[in-house]
Amino acid sequence: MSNSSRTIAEVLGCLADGSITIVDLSRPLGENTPVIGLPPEFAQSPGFTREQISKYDERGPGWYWNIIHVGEHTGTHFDAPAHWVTGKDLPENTLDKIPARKMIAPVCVIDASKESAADHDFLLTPEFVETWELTHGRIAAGSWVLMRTDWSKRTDTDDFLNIKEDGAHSPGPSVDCIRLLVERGVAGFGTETVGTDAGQAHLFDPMFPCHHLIHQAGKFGLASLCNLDQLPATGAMLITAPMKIVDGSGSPVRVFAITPS
Ligand code: 23J
Ligand code: MN
Repeated sequence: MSNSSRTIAEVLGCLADGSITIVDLSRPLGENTPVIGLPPEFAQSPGFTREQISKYDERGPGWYWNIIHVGEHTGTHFDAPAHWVTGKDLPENTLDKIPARKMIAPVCVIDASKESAADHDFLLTPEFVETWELTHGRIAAGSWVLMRTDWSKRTDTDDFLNIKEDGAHSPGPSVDCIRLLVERGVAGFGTETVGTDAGQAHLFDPMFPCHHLIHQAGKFGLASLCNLDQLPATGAMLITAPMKIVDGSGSPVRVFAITPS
């Protein structure tokens, strides 16, 4: 057996004996999945709906299937660089063109759950990231950076979206934080909130800075993640496989982390 075959056998052995755990970072996708509300001057994305084709009945006696209708950016989803105007001319910027190799990467988890509970508009800053690096080491190029806020524990949709008279209030990255992550050469940035940007990010300069800067750099986004509290700060691996939609800007995605038990 070759060394690489042995490595794969070893990983499978660790999965079988429980020394490696799979953490599911995706939330269920259905009619109750919360959808982002943009400021009213912009077009809105619909939520998830479905229509039944047949369910073991006269329309199809032996089978059950549905037709689904869903915005690309609904629930736990992947943002491709072409989602933003700043990434529109990059190579490999849509779901059908992103090489599968880029969908497997190490992951860093930055815990801002306490700060986000105390301040619903908490912004991850370069200083916060650099302090995290003092403990956990420098963020390696090619790593995902996920911001843990425990926002996914807000099971009530109104609490999750947290919309007030002046719009949504939810944590996210600051402009300079994303600049630092791009400098680190990350694979992408992921959050537990409905989008990768903070609730008030339409007021930032540039507007929606995570989308603007991350996609400009050809990096990816992940939104509406859950179970980040089950991940180590470093040492896990992420598998993110969005649908291969031709010219797709994003899609619902099943995200798995492979972690030491
Ligand atoms: C379009 C415009 C602004 C935002 C978004 C989409 C998302 O969050 C998204 O799901 O990509 S902030
Ligand atoms: Mn999105």
